[in-house]
Amino acid sequence: MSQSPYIGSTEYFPGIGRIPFEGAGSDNPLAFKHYDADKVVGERTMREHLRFAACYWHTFTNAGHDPFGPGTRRFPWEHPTPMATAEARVDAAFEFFSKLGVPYYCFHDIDLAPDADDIGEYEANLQHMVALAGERQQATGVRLLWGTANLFTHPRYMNGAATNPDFAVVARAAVQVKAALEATVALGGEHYVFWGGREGYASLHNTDMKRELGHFARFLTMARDHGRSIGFKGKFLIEPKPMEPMKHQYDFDSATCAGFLRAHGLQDDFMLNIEANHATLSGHTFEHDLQVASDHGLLGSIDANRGNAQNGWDTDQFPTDLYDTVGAMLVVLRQGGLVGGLNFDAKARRESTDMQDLFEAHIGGMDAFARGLEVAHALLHDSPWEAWRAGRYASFDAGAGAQFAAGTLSLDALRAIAAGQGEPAQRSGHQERYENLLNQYLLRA
Ligand code: XLS
Ligand code: CA
Ligand code: CA
Repeated sequence: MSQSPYIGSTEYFPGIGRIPFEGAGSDNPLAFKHYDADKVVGERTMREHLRFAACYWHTFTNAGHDPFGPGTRRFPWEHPTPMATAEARVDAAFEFFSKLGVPYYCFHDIDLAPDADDIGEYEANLQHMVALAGERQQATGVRLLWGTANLFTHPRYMNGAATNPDFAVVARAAVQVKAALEATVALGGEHYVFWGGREGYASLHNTDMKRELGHFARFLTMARDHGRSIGFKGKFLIEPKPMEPMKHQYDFDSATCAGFLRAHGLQDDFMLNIEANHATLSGHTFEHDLQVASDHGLLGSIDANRGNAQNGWDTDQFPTDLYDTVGAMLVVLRQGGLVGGLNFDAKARRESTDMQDLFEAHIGGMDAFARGLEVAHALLHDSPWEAWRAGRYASFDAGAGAQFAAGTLSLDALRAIAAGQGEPAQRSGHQERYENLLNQYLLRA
């Protein structure tokens, strides 16, 4: 990556340079304590393992508004017209990515370019901004992890986009998906995300769920076919979320999405983008939904954030919980890495109004995942963790247990084995032993 800290004519984050790695002894809020991009962990560098991305929406377009009040941050890239703001914003964003040292970024079509009801104007706006983003990618070496279309903000999508009961809206949604896919391809984006924000229902009384899901699969298939026809080689990533904004969303969780993709023959082109806060909203842990996706061969990418233990909202906080990051990296390392990356779909708090807070938020998230990576790697390779876990299943490794697993025993045969062996011996699950081992490795320097 180029060392040039920023490339536009205006510096939007003055006084902040390239964020250095200073190690765990540093108290400098603008330095990494654990993320040392070139440090090798196992076979790869931290940069290669973690594949960090910053997102356009929370960091550069969302000034901190919530349902009770407007934004609080004063962005220095705001201008009187939407296009002038978009042009300044792309400079600010690439200055930020370069100074932070993230190799990737992600965007929605209308984060990057101003939206417009007129289709020609919308497409021209996006093409104009794609050209500028392409220049900045060239100048900085920062790449696009994934692009997506925002099919949830405009009021036309209030009853859904691809699952809208009105065909006119479904067709209008295709305009944005086509344009966002083409933008992703033009920028060399590695993947393309579908988050089904309003693909769900507010009431079953007025909803034909089966029909809507059929339309959804049809729409995704058309997007896949168009993507492949224009040379898109990456994965299409579905992002599960159980609710919010809708009462119920069709992409509820990993298990639901895996069933849906298989039912419609989409499992070879589509994988999942798992967001921590969405997993917890669906009543699971982050690690659970990652593991389910991984077990289906569908864990493609991660939206790295966290929720709040005291409420059920999608708070999109930056990830700082080391238990979460160790758990996530155990799943990622066991499956041999991600084709996608770790995108910070996370927002600095509304009360965090300094531009420096945007850096500190990302630094904390990157350090939390770097430490999670180191601890998970050590647990898998230096500790007895995997041997303990495998040992619980040792009775299936040989003899009748192995025959059962291979499907060569009948229920009659199982009965005969049970009759001959007496009451099974009690075997402890030793949960506390694993918890203690995890803490031991977390605290190890
Ligand atoms: C919202 C989603 C969204 C997707 C991209 O809850 O997380 O930001 O990641 O559309
Ligand atoms: Ca997300
Ligand atoms: Ca979220």
